[in-house]
Amino acid sequence: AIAAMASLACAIALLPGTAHADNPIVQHIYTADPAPMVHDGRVYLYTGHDEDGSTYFTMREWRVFSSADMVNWTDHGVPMNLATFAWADANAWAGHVIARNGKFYWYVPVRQRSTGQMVIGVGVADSPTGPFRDALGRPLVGNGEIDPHAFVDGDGQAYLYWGNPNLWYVRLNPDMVSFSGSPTRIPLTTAGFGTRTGNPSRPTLYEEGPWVYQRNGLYYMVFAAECCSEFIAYSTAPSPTGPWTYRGTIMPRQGSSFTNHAGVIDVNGGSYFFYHNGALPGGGGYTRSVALERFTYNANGTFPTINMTTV
Ligand code: FUB
Repeated sequence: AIAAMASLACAIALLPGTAHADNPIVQHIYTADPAPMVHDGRVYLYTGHDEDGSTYFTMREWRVFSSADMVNWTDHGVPMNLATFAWADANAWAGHVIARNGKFYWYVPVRQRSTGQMVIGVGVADSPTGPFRDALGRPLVGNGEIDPHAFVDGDGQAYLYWGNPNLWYVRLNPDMVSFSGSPTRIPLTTAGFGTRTGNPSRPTLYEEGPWVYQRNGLYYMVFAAECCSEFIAYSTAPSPTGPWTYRGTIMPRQGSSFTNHAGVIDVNGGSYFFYHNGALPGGGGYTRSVALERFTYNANGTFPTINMTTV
């Protein structure tokens, strides 16, 4: 344990303001819930921050890192925290950033002070590294569920997905901070999201953390499956609203974190899978670390199995 602590101290001492080339990407603090975004050929990695010694998801701020080569990472600090949202009082959990209208929108789940309920807020900034301000002065949407992810389809229609224990989407307006219609609950069928055993109230594998994108005309939803512990699985669909077909496991259960949370990007000719585990000294379910693996899609567009290189 002393050697492990010394190694962590060494990482802190050697890498102020930087993240690490090896997994975990960030070795000077605990990070979770990676949300990578490609912008102008650079990768911006948005994460949560697990506080040292946490015994719950004690998270009060979000962090951003960036890289031009997926090896050398710059730490841009804390461009948004709970204080950004005057109406929120806890749980700076898994968010997602998307660029549109020359701005950057950061959708995050937080606890609303007045109701004690988890809701979705949205921060906005003029730069991918912030600072972000509260776009609305109130939640964008709220139903007690978490883990928002935004997606803009090729026709310009934007969607926001989120949910645990359900899975929701709503059509965002072009301003990205309002929506049309009511949130729609995506049917959690076993054909769409696989079969969970031993929990009659949650018959499918879908747990949380939806990550939606389109590739070669096929829509993918990557998600955390079957708590706890979680693994990462995915479904595909012919449209952003489904119907979804379950495609199987991407990253099996590994390591000491009972959650996992995925983000997938293509950049500079490579495909990259981001996730978190408990690989740092002192790491575990509430002291997590973000990591990444390069991968190649199978010729038919399915995912290979991706294993953690450091657990
Ligand atoms: O980090 C807090 C919560 O744990 C996230 O919202 C979930 O996705 C899980 O990773």
